[in-house]
Amino acid sequence: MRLSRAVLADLSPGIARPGPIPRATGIVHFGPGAFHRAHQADYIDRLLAQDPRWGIAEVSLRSGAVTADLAAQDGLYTLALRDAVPDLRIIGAVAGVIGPGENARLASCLASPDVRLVTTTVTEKGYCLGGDATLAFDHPDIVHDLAHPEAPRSVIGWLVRGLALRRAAGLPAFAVAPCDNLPDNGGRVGAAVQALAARQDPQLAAWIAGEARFVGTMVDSITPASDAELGVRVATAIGCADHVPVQRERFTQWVLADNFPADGPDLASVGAIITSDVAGFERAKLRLLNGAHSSLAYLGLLRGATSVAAAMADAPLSRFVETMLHADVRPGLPPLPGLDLADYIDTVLMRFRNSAIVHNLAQIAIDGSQKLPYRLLDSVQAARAEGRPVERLLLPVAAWLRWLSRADTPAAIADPLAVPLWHAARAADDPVGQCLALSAVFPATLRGDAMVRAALDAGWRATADAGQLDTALASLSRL
Ligand code: CS2
Repeated sequence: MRLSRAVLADLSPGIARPGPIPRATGIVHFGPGAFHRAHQADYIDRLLAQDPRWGIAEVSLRSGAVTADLAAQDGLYTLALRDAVPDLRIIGAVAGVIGPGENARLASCLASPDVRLVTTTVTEKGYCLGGDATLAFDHPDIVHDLAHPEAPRSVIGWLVRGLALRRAAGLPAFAVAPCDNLPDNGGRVGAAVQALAARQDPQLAAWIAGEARFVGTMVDSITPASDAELGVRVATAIGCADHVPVQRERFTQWVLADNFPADGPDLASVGAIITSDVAGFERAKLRLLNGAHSSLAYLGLLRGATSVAAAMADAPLSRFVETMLHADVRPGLPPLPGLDLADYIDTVLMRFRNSAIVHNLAQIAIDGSQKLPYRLLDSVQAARAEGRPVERLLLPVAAWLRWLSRADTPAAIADPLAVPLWHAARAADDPVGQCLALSAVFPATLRGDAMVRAALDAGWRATADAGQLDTALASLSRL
């Protein structure tokens, strides 16, 4: 037996069921991966109980596996909350799916009068932005989309296409809320859409500038990739098979900018925070939570740990990360009304210790070139601008380079810049200098900075073997 609407009544008692079937598709989402289904779709599922207009059309531009499985289960799947007290819920927010190549269906969905909001989780690299965070016109997908605006490949291309169709049909624009860990995600995606539209049709670009809202968001909930253990656990608990369950910690946060449209889903009624300072929340989360995550990932992998909880149980490593957050990251963040940063750090570290979930360091280590600039290098820049030391902040960056250098081939590294990174990190002559010269990763202010160079060199030496790393962690944890 497999999960579907038909078997809902037969599921084991105690499993929370979804509300009524959504009455309309008000949201289109690009990227139905585990994070979206564990996070945004859960808010929408709870909203549907009071307002059935906000079913989600799940769009996958690349792989059809998840959309096919969702279709086979009437859009239903299980959300496992894994904490001291576990909890299982069936999520019923998915109103339909659109798989790769279904261009006509996607176009008509984006042009539907019911649709008021488009959300995205396509990972940092999915927006085709260059090192300067603007649309990369030399990205192969963008080159393609300029030549074929009616059949785009990129999410940016589809946003432009959807908005063009709405303009032609005399419909209002939809709002766009990107939900990836990028600073100023709303502003950057809005600028990328504008830039592509301007090359295609300046009048369309002007209409988008006047009509469309790009809403910045901060999203947070630790969501380990779904694995076989989860599948077995869920099947046993609910009493039937689910091919696409997701799991996360109980903690969840969704902060959205206050240009969120009034005629969109009432996300505040289900716990989202609407604020005029989404940038502050984003920055704090990226540098504290995600910065700590990436630090635990690269240093932890070098020390033989495989999960976040295991890296946190490595006392010299967790002490180092805690010291770095308080002494080096926090001072670079402006105060945020309503958020005590010291408490925030403590909560983050407590969440990382949750032993009910296995969050693989290898998952976090993916796409370092897309993540470290915002997670660690922005803190390095703040520290340099304010005259604070950078040795601690650059140790995890050096650990990343060391970890790259240990890969047998570039293909063993999941990163869009794997080839140049691997060659630089393995260079016989001055690997640190060659890595630091990569302008797609390191901003100019850091590339030419002798203090940064010296701290990275020290980090490189410290990560050469286990003994030196022990010594470095211990000495850098002393204030
Ligand atoms: C993690 C994030 O995979 C990663 O790089 O740092 O996905 C992290 O778990 C989330 O941002 C938490 O909200």
